Amino acid sequence: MPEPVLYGYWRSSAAYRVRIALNLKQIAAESAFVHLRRGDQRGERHRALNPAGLVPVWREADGFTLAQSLAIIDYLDEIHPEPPFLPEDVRLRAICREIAYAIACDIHPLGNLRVLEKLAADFAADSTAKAAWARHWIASGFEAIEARLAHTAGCYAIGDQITLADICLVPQVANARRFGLDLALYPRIAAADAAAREDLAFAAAAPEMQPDAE
Ligand SMILES: N[C@@H](CCC(=O)N[C@@H](CS)C(=O)NCC(=O)O)C(=O)O
Repeated sequence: MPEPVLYGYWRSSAAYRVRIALNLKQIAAESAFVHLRRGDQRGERHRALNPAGLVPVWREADGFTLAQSLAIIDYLDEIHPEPPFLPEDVRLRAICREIAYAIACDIHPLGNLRVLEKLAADFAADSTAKAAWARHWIASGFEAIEARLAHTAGCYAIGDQITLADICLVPQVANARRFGLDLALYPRIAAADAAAREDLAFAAAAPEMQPDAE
């Protein structure tokens, strides 16, 4: 049976989440790179896989495809339950999802390539303005997450277990760094990020470790 394929891009933080999840579960998958800067995600070939024109996309040998990083990660967690991505305690599970959704639904979309491209095309935003925009929205989201971590963090975002919250946090912190956000303002986020990146599953998933990194 051929391996499943993860369609992604080295700097896509949503694909980075799935790479971490695959490494944590030790699931073998092929990587297919969709060149986002060249606009390959909007081409007919990629839209046949994901009409939304985004990465990541997960495809299995029988043709089953799935988009949305959190849907892919939930699916992987269900078909390979070990190690679990959610804490055992029901309230902590809910908070874990809260942090993941805050990143995936509220922060990440506003700094996405197509949004920044639209700001440039319609409002003449240059690279300085686009970075300031991205920093603004990441800072606003990180303030809330930092406050949340005051009650939940141990070694990682929630206690001493790597969870879905870390899987989402680390790629978003990478984006924050890329846009020049001062992480010293978010000491708990910075500490959870540093701890998770020590783990090999996170290290191997890092953008700069991907073969398509420029
Ligand atoms: N909510 C989606 C977001 C997917 C997404 O925005 N992917 C970005 C890369 S991180 C993308 O494909 N951008 C291409 C573009 O903006 O044209 C997920 O979690 O999978």
